[in-house]
Amino acid sequence: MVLDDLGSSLRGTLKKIANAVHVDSKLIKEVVRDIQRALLQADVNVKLVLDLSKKIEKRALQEKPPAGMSNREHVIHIVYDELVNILGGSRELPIKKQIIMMTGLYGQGKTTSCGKIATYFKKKGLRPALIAGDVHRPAAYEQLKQIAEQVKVPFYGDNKEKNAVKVVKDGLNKFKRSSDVIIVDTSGRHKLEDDLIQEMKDIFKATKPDEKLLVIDAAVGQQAGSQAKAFNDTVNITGIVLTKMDGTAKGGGALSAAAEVGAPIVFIGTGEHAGDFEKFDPARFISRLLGMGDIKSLLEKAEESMKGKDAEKTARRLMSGKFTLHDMYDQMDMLSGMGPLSKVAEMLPGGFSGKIKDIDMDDTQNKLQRFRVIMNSMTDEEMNDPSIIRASRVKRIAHGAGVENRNVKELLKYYNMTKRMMKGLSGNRKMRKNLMKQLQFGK
Ligand SMILES: Nc1nc2c(ncn2[C@@H]2O[C@H](COP(=O)(O)OP(=O)(O)O)[C@@H](O)[C@H]2O)c(=O)[nH]1
Ligand SMILES: [Mg+2]
Repeated sequence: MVLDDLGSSLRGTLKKIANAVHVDSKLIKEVVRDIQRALLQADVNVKLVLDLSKKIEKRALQEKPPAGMSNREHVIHIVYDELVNILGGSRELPIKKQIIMMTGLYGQGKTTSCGKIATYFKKKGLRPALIAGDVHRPAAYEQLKQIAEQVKVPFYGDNKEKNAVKVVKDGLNKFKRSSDVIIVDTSGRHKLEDDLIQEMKDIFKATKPDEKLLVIDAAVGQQAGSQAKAFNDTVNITGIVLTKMDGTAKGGGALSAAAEVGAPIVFIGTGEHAGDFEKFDPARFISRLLGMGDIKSLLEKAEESMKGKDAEKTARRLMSGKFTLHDMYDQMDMLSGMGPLSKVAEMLPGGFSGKIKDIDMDDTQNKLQRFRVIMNSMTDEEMNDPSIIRASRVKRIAHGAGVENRNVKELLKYYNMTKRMMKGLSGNRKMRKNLMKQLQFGK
């Protein structure tokens, strides 16, 4: 697994969320700090880290989880989303007949990646072939030839010829009919210099490659961004291959910096052998890094044990008599899920239970849904103190929620009745004890 350290810190952080009793702003701030630390250690650019953490914090504090998602899951998804975002878009090389040309500085992993890409396409059922376009280093010819033998694909090279364009042209002629994916290796330089640029341009002209892949050693960290940019500006690369992801803690820097350039990362190299190679897909990469599978089952467990606690809290708060529409909104799922109100109603002296029947408990589910919509049209002030909601406000709220005035009044009636019932209960110790027992929280 690449980026082990980053992965394990991030997984630790997500577990913190999954196991938290409350997902509150304190936890979110702590989580964001953890993520910042982990990303900086993986060499991700400071500005990018700050932007990302601001986004995570803002979304986690402001967005309400979509229906059916808990707060914990929601925050974890936000973290996942934003991490995927910094890795840029994804692109997959098409599985078809094509010419691929490798570019990049010296020692980045071009020749090794030729063999890996050949293996990748071979597995997809296509017939790859390799051409040794690096005519400057004598060893380069031998190296590619050996790789071709290892991965069992045809090879063309001419170790006497010093003209790269001629070698490449001859190779293309040779493989024109017999191969589907022709991969052209080229030589690198220590820097992107004029003679390298000229040679690349000459080979492009002669080859007309479908893909121009840039190979970068991930150990350069954030420098991957400036390398990618320089190459992209001169030769318009179609994809980036980040190699040696296995041997560096700076992979996070290389990945995010390369992604920022806008040329998609298509593969990552994770070792010296032909099989140590992966198609790069940001979403898949992040979900594996975060161990989303594990997190998911952890969340499920946490949800189960949490249900009891939340329900108890709701019941206690309801009985304290001090609950606002905000509380009611927050607890809607709870109310509709386990229906403590109907249980409460059963215990109430005749007068109350009669009244609560007016509200028609059978239809609670639908009503709660409508109540939620209505509450979304209320101001914070109204949510905190519903007693200020008079006729004109009722009209405005109903209009905003697309319901009738009577629906708003019904919500207020439901709220007031609940509140009054709870007040009554809170003054009666015996009844309170009884209720808790009935709700199965003991005490
Ligand atoms: N660990 C590791 N080593 C790699 C990877 N890709 C290439 N290498 C090694 O990096 C060195 C340079 O690779 P090479 O393909 O010759 O680079 P080129 O000069 O760009 O063609 C070689 O020793 C390769 O075995 C990788 O993904 N992981
Ligand atoms: Mg080479």
